[in-house]
Amino acid sequence: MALQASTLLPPALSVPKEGKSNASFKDSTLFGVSLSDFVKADFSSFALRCKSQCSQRKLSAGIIRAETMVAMPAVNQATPEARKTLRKGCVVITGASSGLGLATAKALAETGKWDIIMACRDFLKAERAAKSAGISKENYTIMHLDLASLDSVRQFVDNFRRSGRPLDVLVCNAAVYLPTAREPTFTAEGLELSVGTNHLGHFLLSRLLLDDLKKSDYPSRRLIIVGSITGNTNTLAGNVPPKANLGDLRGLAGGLNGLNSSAMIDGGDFDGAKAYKDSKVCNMLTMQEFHRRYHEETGITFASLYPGCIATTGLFREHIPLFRLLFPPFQKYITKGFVSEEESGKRLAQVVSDPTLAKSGVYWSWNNASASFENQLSQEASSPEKARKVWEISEKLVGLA
Ligand code: NDP
Ligand code: PMR
Repeated sequence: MALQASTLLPPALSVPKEGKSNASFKDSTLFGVSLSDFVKADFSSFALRCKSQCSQRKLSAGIIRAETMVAMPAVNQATPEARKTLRKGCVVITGASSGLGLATAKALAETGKWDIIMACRDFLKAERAAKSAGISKENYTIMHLDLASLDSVRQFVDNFRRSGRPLDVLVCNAAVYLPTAREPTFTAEGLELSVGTNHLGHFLLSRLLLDDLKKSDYPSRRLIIVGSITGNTNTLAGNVPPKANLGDLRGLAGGLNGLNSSAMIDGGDFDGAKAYKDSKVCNMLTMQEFHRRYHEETGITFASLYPGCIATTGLFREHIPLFRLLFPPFQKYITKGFVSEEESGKRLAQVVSDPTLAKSGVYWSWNNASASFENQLSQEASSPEKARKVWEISEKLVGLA
């Protein structure tokens, strides 16, 4: 269970049971402040102050669209058995320009066994990040991918195929988190940005690249979708309001466009923090649906994970300054859920390449000694019925059905 961090918490911060209210920590205090006040303050009273920070990065930054020139790798003429031991694995990591994705690229590069495709929306940022992380040139290639545009996803797939590389592992890691946004913003196709990027962009990408994974002759082919504790309401972290809840999926079915349909999956009022958590539930459901539909037939490993609370990453860039200041020490000293970027990268790298983590359909987590274990998902995040519905509606939204 992902409750291990909660065992280190004061008893007042007990974990409510699935489906129960979060009343158990409502009256607790953090640094002498009521937790409920902390949460409320976090999401409301500073919202005005940070409005200027809330503009979408995608819209404000001059996004540099650059495609890499990719060299065709020499065709390996060895026998299939010999090939398995000879060639490097090829892994695509989305959002490898910072945080977990970058740390994973670094950890894999250090083994010398991986050809890493950094699938990023900002080419120059990715190049600088790879350099400053000390990833050597022969181990990575940057290819442009903007998950907030389904056209860009399709173009990435074409470009990747044109590079002639095999696809051995796909890591769906990129995400945006917009906790202070008061109004929804949208992808190129008009889908709410958090779910559009974190879930739907990755859904299309992984559906298209499944064929490439099927063709690979690599000994262990894997499709990994990064999940999170905060989407799981069977944990304390998952009970911090606003809680993930996909409801009856009416907003998703309506196209998440904020016009004739809600921008939220459950059809409710827009809430950026909830939209992120909902998107993580979709990520974890998608992994399981992939497993049910394709594992037996293809042998591909489908997995998700909670890498730990990497409180220092760019994920919190849109959050208020006070949050960014207090969140790392809060996670380090109070919840003890904190993990460094380097450590989180090693964890995800294990899910990519460790032979002991090859089981399919698993949501991996790590205990305080950094030992991996198969974690349990919340009722909603493990519902086969919901997974099937999310899959079917998502197919329509990304133009696959
Ligand atoms: P970062 O913000 O550091 O990394 C997110 C990455 O996603 C960046 O490289 C970013 O690109 C990229 N990205 C965002 N939008 C797009 C887009 N439209 N197209 C392509 N790439 C995009 O956050 P983290 O490293 O923390 O997050 C990585 C994953 O880990 C996410 O899936 C998150 O949900 C998950 N996670 C994080 C936790 C944490 O505590 N930080 C805990 C649990 C899970 P750019 O650099 O250009 O902005
Ligand atoms: Mg949370 C065991 C306790 C635990 C853990 C592991 C996390 C992880 N958090 C825990 C507890 C609490 N958090 C408690 C008790 C509070 C109330 C004070 C709290 C608050 C909080 C906020 C306001 N936590 C947050 C936020 C965010 O904005 C982050 C978030 O939800 O992002 C979606 C967050 C997180 N807490 C975590 C983790 C891993 C996150 C962020 C990352 C994520 O899920 O991707």
